[in-house]
Amino acid sequence: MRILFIYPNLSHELIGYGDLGAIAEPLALEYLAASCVDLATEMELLDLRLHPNELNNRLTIFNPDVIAITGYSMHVMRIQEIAQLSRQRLPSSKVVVGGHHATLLAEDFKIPEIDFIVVGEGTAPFAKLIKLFSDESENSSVPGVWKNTHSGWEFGGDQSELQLDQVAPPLRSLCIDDRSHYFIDWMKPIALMRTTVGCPYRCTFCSLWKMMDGYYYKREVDAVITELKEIKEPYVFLVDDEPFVNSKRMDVLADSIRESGIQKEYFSYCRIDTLLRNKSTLKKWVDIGLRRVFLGIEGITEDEIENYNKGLSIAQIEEGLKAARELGLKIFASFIVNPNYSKADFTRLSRFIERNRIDYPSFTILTPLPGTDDFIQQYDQITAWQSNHRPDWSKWDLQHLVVPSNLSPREFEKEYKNLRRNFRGAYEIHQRKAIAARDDLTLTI
Ligand code: B12
Ligand code: SF4
Repeated sequence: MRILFIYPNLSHELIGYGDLGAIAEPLALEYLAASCVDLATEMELLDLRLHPNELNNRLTIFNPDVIAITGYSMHVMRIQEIAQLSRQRLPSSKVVVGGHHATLLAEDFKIPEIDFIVVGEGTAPFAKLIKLFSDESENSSVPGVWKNTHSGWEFGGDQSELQLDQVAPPLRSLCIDDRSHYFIDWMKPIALMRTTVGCPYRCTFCSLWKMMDGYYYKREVDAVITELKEIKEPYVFLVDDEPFVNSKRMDVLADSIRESGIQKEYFSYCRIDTLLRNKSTLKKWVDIGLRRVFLGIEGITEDEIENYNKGLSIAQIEEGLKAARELGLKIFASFIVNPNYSKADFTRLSRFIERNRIDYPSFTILTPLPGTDDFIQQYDQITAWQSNHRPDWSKWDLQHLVVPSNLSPREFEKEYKNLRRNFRGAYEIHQRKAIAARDDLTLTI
């Protein structure tokens, strides 16, 4: 059985407006590959972000039996396109889709060219599907999987609870030839690593806690160390949504990393209240290589933060930023620009960033993400549609207005672009290295 894993591409690859962009390893696909390593005869990965013109070639040469595609909401239409192209070229291959959008809004993938949609953590269902394909018994239903049948789409029921420690570590060799190209800003080459899944918080704009039904799972520290030892890259981005919330575990992990002599530079998310509560843990992490934290500041007024249910105060945010600086951490801070912003709000945001001396500000536009209550409540106000009456998902990169704004869209866009201009300097010192990191790519921000 030959499986082709595909990471889709778009015309731009960015974290938020203002930064230097990012193309990082396709961790989800590496996890899936690891789950069926004993079942599959051959597996290949096509990262279209790095090889945008390779699809036809790879389908023809590799001739896969299964085509497995991942992606976020902004990739929906590109995934549909890839599925259609795959079906034209290889009519008897099976097309399987999974990931965030598939989990939270599977409807968009119920098209004739897609055979299976996986909802939630993909490893167990994917391995079961591959086993069924090998046994030629694909009529059985699989928990967590929508199946395209002659009589319509059928769901295999909910998956059982995630046993995180039973998930095999990602098969990083799947993208061995691409690994040196993966980067986030100037951190290149960078690896991604997952030590927890889910988040115990309930921010309104965020779909992550909904993805895991509010549960928070942690991996055994020993397993994390074993995986980390295998990682060759000097930079590691912890993709955990909130790794430091359990400070005891992070203390043990830091101690184990130090004792193992692992030398890396880490970039990680951290909530500000978590940072303030656990400064000694953060200090330990700085000592073993934590260099940059991704702080979701989101709003800069008490009202905004309360509306987002972020559970922080402005005083805490300012104190947290100071504490992070004192720890010697570089701060990557993300701000949500609300479509209701006036010109004065844009100015206030700039002043906030200057006053708090934020190293690397990054901006996203408040976007109703599938899975959130905002999405349900604002659905009728969406302004970006496809001709098939579905939202124009290509605009769901958090850089486009998809609901009405207070300023005219043109004025809003101008103010939004000005933010980037105001803070471009922060990234300029890294520009040469970053451009060197990206000269083999075509990126537009
Ligand atoms: C790491 C990360 C990044 C990194 C690297 C991404 C990359 N590979 O290049 C960076 C920082 C570059 C990034 C950028 C962006 N990201 Co991001 N990112 C993440 C993060 C934190 C982790 C993703 C990850 O690797 N998780 C670990 C893997 C193992 O989990 P997984 O992807 O969920 O995969 C599992 C299942 O979903 C399923 N599955 C997934 N795919 C498939 C495919 C098949 C066939 C099957 C069967 C199953 C399956 O099985 C997997 C294994 O169990 C997530 C949050 C999160 N918790 O996931 C946000 C997240 C995915 N990002 C998001 C977004 C919006 C973006 C950006 C647009 C901007 C932004 N401001 O966040 C850009 C777009 C970049 C791009 N062009 O792809 C959103 C997506 C929301 C949505 N509904 O679209 C998320 C959910 C965060 C959020 N803001 O809510 N991101
Ligand atoms: S924004 Fe961060 S803290 Fe809030 S629910 Fe999402 S992952 Fe958790």
